[in-house]
Amino acid sequence: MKKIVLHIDMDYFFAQVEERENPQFRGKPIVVGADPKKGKGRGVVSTCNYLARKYGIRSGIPISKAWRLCPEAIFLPVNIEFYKKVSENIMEIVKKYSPKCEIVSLDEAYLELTDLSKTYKEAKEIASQLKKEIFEKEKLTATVGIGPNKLIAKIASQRAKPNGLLIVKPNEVEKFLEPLDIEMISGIGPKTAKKLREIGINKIGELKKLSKEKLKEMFGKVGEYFWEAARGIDREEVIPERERKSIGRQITFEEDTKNPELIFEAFEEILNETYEALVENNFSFKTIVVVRRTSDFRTKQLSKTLKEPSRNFLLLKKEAKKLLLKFLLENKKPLRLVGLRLKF
Ligand code: DCP
Ligand code: CA
Ligand code: CA
Repeated sequence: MKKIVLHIDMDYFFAQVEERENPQFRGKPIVVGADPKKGKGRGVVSTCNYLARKYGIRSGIPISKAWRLCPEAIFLPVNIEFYKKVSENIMEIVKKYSPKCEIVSLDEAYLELTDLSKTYKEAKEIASQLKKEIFEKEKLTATVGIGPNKLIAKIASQRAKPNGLLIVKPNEVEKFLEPLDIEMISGIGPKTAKKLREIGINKIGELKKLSKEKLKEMFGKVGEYFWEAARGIDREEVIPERERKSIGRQITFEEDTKNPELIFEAFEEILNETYEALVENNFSFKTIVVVRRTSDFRTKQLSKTLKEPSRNFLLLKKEAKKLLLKFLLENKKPLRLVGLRLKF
């Protein structure tokens, strides 16, 4: 049977939740992120509503820049615990629509519809119903993309934002992709894109001119994936939560720090959260990965693989802290971020 995949992504998620909770802000630019401190704040924008985007504000830009772009915007702190609760409510709804549901982040999930809808028309009805139920129950809008695989479903949803629904059928895939920017392909980030632009390749249609061999030569194994992706081919399966292969957490410090006490305190929190997620997902780990990013934005990871999968919290704590300690001893630069990832 031909695969049909649905991708759902909430619109301007954190900011939309704030808008719902504070109707007095409706119609105004809303920015969720670090404290702007009248333009002197550190930290970044988590997200903003579409009105704020008109001023050039985006996720990830410095909050001080957002302030300069639009000082009259409503600036709100990141109320992550609340967004997590809202996310859980949304995902409870999403999960009902297919037994094969992969939640990829707080506001995003894939559903495999292959066995549930025989045609794209039926898939579209499922998507409309899902959007409608989320709006009725949670008063929030989402955008849905549907296609023959995860790659196409996700690009379709990105193209249909906000509050959209876009279906890309198998015979429409190549035409759909050709005019799009190469960075729409997940895996093609700014660095890869730069290399491609240097040789005159900006659009996915242009990417198709490069042979598989050339792409392999330029990017290694992942080059092969780019070759396929440019043609709309993607073999990634929708992996339901219980089969997910890794879990983890990370923390970015409010200010870069060398203070071991602070670092271990944050790490303890990550350990506890990761362990909670592990229990919740009925997950065992074999490999422990500790990630750290220094103030110069260099990211490094250290890992330890056990002989056998485990669910032992004390063992996890001991091994993870050893890895972190190793990092702190070998590196004297201030830390920006620490993280922990567990793989099966
Ligand atoms: N987020 C964040 N920092 C980033 C990117 C995102 O904290 N650099 C958070 C805030 C977002 C949420 O994750 O609300 C979901 O991210 P999305 O990339 O899906 O962006 P939005 O939902 O905000 O907007 P869009 O309507 O474009 O999906
Ligand atoms: Ca989103
Ligand atoms: Ca998202």
